[in-house]
Amino acid sequence: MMKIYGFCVFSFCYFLISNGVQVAAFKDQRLRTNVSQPYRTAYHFQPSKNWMNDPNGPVYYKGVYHLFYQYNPYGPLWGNMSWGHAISYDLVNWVHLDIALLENEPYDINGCFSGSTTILQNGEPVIMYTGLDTDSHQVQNLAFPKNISDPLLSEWVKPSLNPVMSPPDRVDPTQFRDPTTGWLGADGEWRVVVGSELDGHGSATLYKSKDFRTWIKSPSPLHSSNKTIMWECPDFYPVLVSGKDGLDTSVQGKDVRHVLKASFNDHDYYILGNYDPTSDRYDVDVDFLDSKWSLRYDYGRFYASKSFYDSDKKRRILWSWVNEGDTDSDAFIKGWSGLQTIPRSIWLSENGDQLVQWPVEELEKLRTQKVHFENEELKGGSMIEISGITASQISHLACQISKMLSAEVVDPQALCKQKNASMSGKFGPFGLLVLASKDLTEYTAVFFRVFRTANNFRVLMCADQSRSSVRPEVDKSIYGAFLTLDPQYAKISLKTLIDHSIIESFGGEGLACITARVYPELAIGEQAHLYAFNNGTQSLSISSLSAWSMKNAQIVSTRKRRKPII
Ligand code: DQQ
Repeated sequence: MMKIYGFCVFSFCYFLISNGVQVAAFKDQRLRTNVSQPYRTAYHFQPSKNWMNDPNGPVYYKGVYHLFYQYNPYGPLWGNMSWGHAISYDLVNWVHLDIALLENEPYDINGCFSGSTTILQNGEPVIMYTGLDTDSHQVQNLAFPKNISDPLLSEWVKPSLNPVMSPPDRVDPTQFRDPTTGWLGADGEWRVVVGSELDGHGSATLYKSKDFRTWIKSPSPLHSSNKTIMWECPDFYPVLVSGKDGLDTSVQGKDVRHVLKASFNDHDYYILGNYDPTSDRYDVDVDFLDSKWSLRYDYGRFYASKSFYDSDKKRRILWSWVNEGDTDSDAFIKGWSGLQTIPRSIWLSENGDQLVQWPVEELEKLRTQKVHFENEELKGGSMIEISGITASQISHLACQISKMLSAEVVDPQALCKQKNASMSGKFGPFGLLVLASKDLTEYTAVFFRVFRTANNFRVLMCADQSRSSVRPEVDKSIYGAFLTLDPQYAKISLKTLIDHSIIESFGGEGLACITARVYPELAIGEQAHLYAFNNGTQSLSISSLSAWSMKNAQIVSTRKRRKPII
């Protein structure tokens, strides 16, 4: 169960589509009503019912944030792919609008798959998305707003010139999808890349256009890698060498580096490099899967992400699909599947080696009761309860660490399995037990262990779901990531967003992120507890800890168009 991520889900459903059983299989997904909903979230984005997967075409337009997403209007499993549409003024409270794109034309009759939105030079937004045509071949299509003066962009029109791209030679026609946001090159022409399987391996096929309508394939892909399989949902964007500001996708220059993200092997990998807008050459630092420890946005459950530039707050924001770790029959009981992460600001780290992510500041609007303490000693082998807050909460733990241990480490996920939360070392494990039952029958441990290498500290960050639920059938994966800390600071921080069935953790101020999905049976509602623990032998000082209960976000569950609630 734990390995049913985007690609597997897609492959299975694609098999059904290609065998002509899609409609029968998916239009009959009946929902059970009147069930309790312990796993429904309070402040993460989700539709009122049914299946959701990839975020599509996020954009900021005339003062309104738009999120589109892969949606099955008929049931809680994948199928009947359409573009759901919601709007917000603050990225926290949302209003669901009518479905933006439905599968109803010969060039998308078997599905409106993922894609992106681009704002053209005249300020007009345009969607480019993948359609599955009558042969289930993947083609790229456009859609324009019916009325560009409507900031809600509530109706979209597919032009008669569709499709604008068909699978080129050497590209498998069933593996050609998910166009990126466009960017302008030095010649003033638009570029997009399309995720492709070229001669059997992952590739970003590059197209150019003068008017965003007629597209010509470039002789070479922007990038490809024979170590990987098909790339889903590629993303290509500039980041500033220094500073947290985001950049419009067309910005180039000497203070800029470029990120290429590709979704494959159930994960979102990214690479950093230099892009030359004249030659369209992209020189990468380290290629996908070329190093022992590849860069990923998130080392937990996180797939098919997409970023966009928020021109209002001058930041780049990342969304991602977080799928379920329970069963298909649970999906029917719940009536829904799939969450989006809290949108994250994303920028290049100070040393330029990796990206840093942090939940958007607007989330703080939902904070209510607060618990706070400082300089609390957490002796080796001890635990304290953080009480006075509810299960839907945001917490922030900062620990000061003095001397460090010496150890060599290779694979953090394997290490998290060996060195679980109860296995004592000198410095750690220490961290949080979240969504814990009073008697600790159930808990998810989010914790650190500290190791020393020749020049710096290596911190192992783990999210251990092995005790997250008494239900045997749900996913119990243990996730791991490494953080490298400058010995000068010797301080580790953890921010964790807890929301009923999702736990998003940000270690080292956003240097390592792990998202978990858990399905406790005992630690739900008022029965959920939060603890800080130190199972190391050495005492630690918690320099400061703050935790807040969170209000429910207002996510209005109607398809009727109405004014958003601010
Ligand atoms: N999901 C979409 C595809 C994409 C996949 C179909 C990734 O466009 O490649 O729902 O999860």
